Amino acid sequence: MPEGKKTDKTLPNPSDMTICEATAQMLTKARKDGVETQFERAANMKACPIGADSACCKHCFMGPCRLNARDPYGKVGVCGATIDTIQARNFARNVATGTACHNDHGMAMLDLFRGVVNGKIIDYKIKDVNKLNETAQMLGIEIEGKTVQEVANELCDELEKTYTAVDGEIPFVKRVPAKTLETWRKAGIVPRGAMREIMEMLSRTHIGMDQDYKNIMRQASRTALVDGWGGSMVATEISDILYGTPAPVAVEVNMGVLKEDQVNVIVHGHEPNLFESMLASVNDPGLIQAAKDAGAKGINLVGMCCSGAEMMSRHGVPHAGNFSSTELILVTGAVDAMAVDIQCIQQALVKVAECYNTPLITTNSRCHLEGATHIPFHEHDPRACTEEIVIKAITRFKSRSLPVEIPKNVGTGVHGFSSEYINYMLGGSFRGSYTPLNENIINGRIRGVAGVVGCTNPRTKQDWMHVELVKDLIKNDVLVVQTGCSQIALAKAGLTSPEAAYYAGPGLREVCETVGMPPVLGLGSCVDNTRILIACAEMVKTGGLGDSIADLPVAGAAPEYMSEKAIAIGQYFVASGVFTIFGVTFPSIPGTKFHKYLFDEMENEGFGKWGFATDPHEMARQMIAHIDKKRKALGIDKARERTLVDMADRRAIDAA
Ligand code: NFS
Repeated sequence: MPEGKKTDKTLPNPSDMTICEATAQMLTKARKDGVETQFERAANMKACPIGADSACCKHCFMGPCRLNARDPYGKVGVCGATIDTIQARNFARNVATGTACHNDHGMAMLDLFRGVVNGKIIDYKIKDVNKLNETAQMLGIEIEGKTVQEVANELCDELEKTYTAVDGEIPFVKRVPAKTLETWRKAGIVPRGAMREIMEMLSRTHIGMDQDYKNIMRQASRTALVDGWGGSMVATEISDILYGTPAPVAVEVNMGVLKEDQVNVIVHGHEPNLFESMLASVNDPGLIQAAKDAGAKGINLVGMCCSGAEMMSRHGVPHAGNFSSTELILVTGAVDAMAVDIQCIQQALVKVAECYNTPLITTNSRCHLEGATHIPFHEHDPRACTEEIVIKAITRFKSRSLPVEIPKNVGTGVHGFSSEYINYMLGGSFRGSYTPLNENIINGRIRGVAGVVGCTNPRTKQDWMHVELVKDLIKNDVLVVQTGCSQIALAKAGLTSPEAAYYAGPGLREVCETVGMPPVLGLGSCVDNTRILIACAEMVKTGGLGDSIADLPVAGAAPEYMSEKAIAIGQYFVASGVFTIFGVTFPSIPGTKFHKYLFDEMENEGFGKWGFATDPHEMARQMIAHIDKKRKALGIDKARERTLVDMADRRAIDAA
């Protein structure tokens, strides 16, 4: 048995910490094995109340200063910073960090793309020429008479401005509906390159700089917009061009995808490059033979978190679980290697992996973990890294000594709904368009669209908020689109299959059954939230639902978020015009001017607004109320009443 901490009898039951049965089973085993995870650490470490309220400032060394949430205007920091300045600074820095992460990922994708285009990187190819051409044309690049390489080169140059433009506007603002863009221009928040915006954001939150919470938040919006319509969008578009635009595919999800008699390799992280090469390595006949020689039936490649979500969408690779399950999957004893790249890689993985003799391998120069094995991944020779990892996994399989316990839970769902596919799915190959979606919203069968996204957080019961919220939404005819760890929660709960239409309200169910789609559409990883932005822009362009994103009957939620990336995503949705509601905790004090600005006043300036709820049913209620408010403003609220009467009539006729 692995050595570890003693079981703490005061800890809550595993079934109170997660609704994922597989994770609960492994949590019980971990405690038996004396292995500690984020769930125990969260239970044992009370969150700092002053920090949770965002009432402390440690951006200079006259402090740190602590203000009081119960009397927020009772005192100020040593420099005189008010509670509103402090909260705005903290929030803006969250946005800057989250935006930096997504742009760092997007820029790495652009570096890779350039290497492929100029022939210096040969392991990857341009797979989706259509997407290349469409993206180039949308950005105003002429494609007639040009080779694929010429178009790709020009696209590289254009997309690079997303990061480097010192003035002007980033390329993808061409996708933004005119009225939304007008709102941004009026507020002076159309983003320049990410480097400039993040630099200015950090500068403005230094001691003695911007001390007007509204002005700080303007730059926070500008910074967030260069995430959603910038770096994240570049990451998604280049991934599609290089690896293919996703289309629906049936995928198995949950820990039961591990196989006791195979070499199990997990890839966890965010950039698809490592995973794509790993996919090639596990299919290498020589390595498969080596696995067989070691007594295994084969090599089983499985994903986790966001790169897992991308790979399930593109290639149908099974997915083992979301963020809060990344330690617990190792507790199965069945993982022969876990390869990680960047983002959401908990340092605690090192210790858990050690307990189960699982090689934990970092691969990226930007994300080492002390105590893990580092095998550098270079795009110029990617297979050298992935093959070494597979060999390590085979070696570990051969010497498995601890008992293996794999939970049996497996859910099957359909994933891979890119915005392009939604277009095609609803309109068919000859008249692909968003018109049927808009029509069904206008006639009320679909009440509105909700994006439910984001992390899991051990301070709330894993997956529970996601699942309960989505169930309420679809029951009320709200079509749900998803990404990231939230999508995995719903997939595990069985709500991403077309049969889940059974749980939808009558209008949404009718649409789902006609099209053959689930009421919950999985769009991929967190950078793929940009697919939701694009879908919103398409809905506006198609017509009948107002002139700006702020007019649409849509809402967004991250009910179990934990990362700064989620804050950046939330802010770019709000700045784009979407009511966005978070759960768990919110870094502001109700009643302060800063809080009022985020939760009420931003909406009056033509943006969306923030919301907060810890109960999923209350969260759904607020989202539906917002959708209904927008329907009313559009004058389509009556249509829905008629549709529902129609359905009731139909049921009455059926029953007769
Ligand atoms: Ni998003 Fe992906 Fe998951 Fe949260 Fe982390 S994996 S980028 S941050 S935890 S959804």
